[in-house]
Amino acid sequence: MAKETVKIPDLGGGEVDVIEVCVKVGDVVAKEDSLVVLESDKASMEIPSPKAGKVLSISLKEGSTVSEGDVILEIEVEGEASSEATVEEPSETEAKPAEEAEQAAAPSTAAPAKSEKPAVGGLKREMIKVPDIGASDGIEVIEVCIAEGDEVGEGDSLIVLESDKASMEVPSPYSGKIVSVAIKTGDNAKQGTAIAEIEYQATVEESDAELETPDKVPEKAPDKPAPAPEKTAPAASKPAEPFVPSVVSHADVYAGPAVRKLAREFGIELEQVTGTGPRNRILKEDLQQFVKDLATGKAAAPASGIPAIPEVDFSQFGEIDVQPMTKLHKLTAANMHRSWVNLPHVTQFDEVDISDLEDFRASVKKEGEQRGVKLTPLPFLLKAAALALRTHPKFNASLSSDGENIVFKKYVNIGIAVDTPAGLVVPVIRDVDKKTLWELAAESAELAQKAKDRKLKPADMQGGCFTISSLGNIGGTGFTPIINAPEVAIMGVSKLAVKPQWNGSEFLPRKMLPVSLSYDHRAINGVDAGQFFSFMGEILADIRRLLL
Ligand code: CAO
Repeated sequence: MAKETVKIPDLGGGEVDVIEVCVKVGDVVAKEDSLVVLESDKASMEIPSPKAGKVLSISLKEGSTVSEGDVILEIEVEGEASSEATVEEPSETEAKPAEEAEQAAAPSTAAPAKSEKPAVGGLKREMIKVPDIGASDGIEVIEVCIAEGDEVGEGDSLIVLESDKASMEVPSPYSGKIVSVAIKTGDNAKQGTAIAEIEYQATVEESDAELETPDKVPEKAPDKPAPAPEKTAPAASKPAEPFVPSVVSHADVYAGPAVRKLAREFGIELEQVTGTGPRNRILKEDLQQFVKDLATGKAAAPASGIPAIPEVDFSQFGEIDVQPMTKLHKLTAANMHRSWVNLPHVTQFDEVDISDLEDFRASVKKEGEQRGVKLTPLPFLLKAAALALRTHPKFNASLSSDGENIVFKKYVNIGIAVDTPAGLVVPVIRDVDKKTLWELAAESAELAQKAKDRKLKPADMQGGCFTISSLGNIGGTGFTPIINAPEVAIMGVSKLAVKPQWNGSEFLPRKMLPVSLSYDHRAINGVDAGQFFSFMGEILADIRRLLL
């Protein structure tokens, strides 16, 4: 039986925190089993066991700070003679000594020593290759973090590799621009595999060296000395920090390789999972809980629990044209999504007989022309909705954000959804209940025009109690509008159609208006909605009721 001391390997300098001790005294570990998880500002890394054996003692604990050479633990290795000397044997995936790793990080570079001289050597191109990762069979590329044209900084991740036991990121040895990417997700990478060609600012030394060694002339010779960039001098003169295997550093996501592997198997984005380990590290239990929540529908409540839609390279299927979304479009998209995931929507549909309303509208058409106002069905809908909101206060309300109170509004302001070339906006008509149909017609036309001319002020779009979204002039037989939260209901209007209606003795052609009502089921019940809708329907069917 041999006793072996396992120490912290070369981590590229500096101290790191112990955030997890994965074993306890007496545990039997296999070779490559994780012993501890360390974490610096930028990365978390697991230190695997160099041998199979039994843990005899542990010399560090969670929360302590360690650096190269500190003892992790002692293990009893079966079938080996005892050695007095401390063993710090790198395993297949363990860290390399710093110098060796430095060379490995950029095998095709001369790896000159760090220079304080400014970089004035011009632009240089170089193919960055996978350094010695201690796996001769290669490791799968699970992520390519760069694309052609990207500007990267020294140390920025280029690719992420992942084996059964470890995931590791290969950093860029230089600050510069990615000229081309030579690797893709799913590839098997090993030492020397080309990752990407980078164009970076070379130093004087590198340029001089190239003059002395004509077989290393850069592919793109600079026409004239390029000005020294502000930050790249040290980057250009020296490869990145020593490459450290077993590194996992997905920005804010902290998780070990085993958890990452499991997440991939489940098709879960780790960004969606709440970590309960130290520094929000995602544990296996967190992943299990997340899957459980998904299965029971619990994880769908917060937006963060919704599985992300995978990124697709559409260009692989045919020609595409990528256009940036307008600010307004992005804002609308965010608002829609927020409302959709936060509010339990229920939508109900109805058809309202507005034949008499339409006759009346036709009868005052001339008068409208004289007034310079077009009386569409919208002002009637506004007026009917205002009366319905007055008589059904649950619809003229908002839930307080803490879910403790309902705020009933004593005013009746109604928003109208207006489609504009830049996106959807919802200007608000104030005190709808106090305005005449002519006033409402004039004001809605004015606001719609302002919206189209992008002349609305923020105040024009605030203070709404309820929204009407009319697609009536466009078409459709019905749709489910999304509530304009924190309002609790919205009405959708579709295209009027003449339909046969039974009056008790015969079918008559009637002008039927399809309407829909989406409501927040936390604030409104189906019965309330039914009553609200039939009240509105009665008014629209006989607009004399507006006077009652
Ligand atoms: N059925 C049939 N015809 C209708 C109708 C209906 N439900 N509603 C309106 N119309 C008619 C009008 O009477 C008018 O006809 P005439 O020109 O013959 O008089 C014509 O359609 C055009 O009306 P309009 O659009 O100018 O006026 P409006 O008052 O009906 O609507 C506004 C104003 C601003 C709401 C509308 O222009 C608009 O932007 N609608 C889109 C709203 C939207 O995008 N909603 C979707 C939100 S969710 O994505």
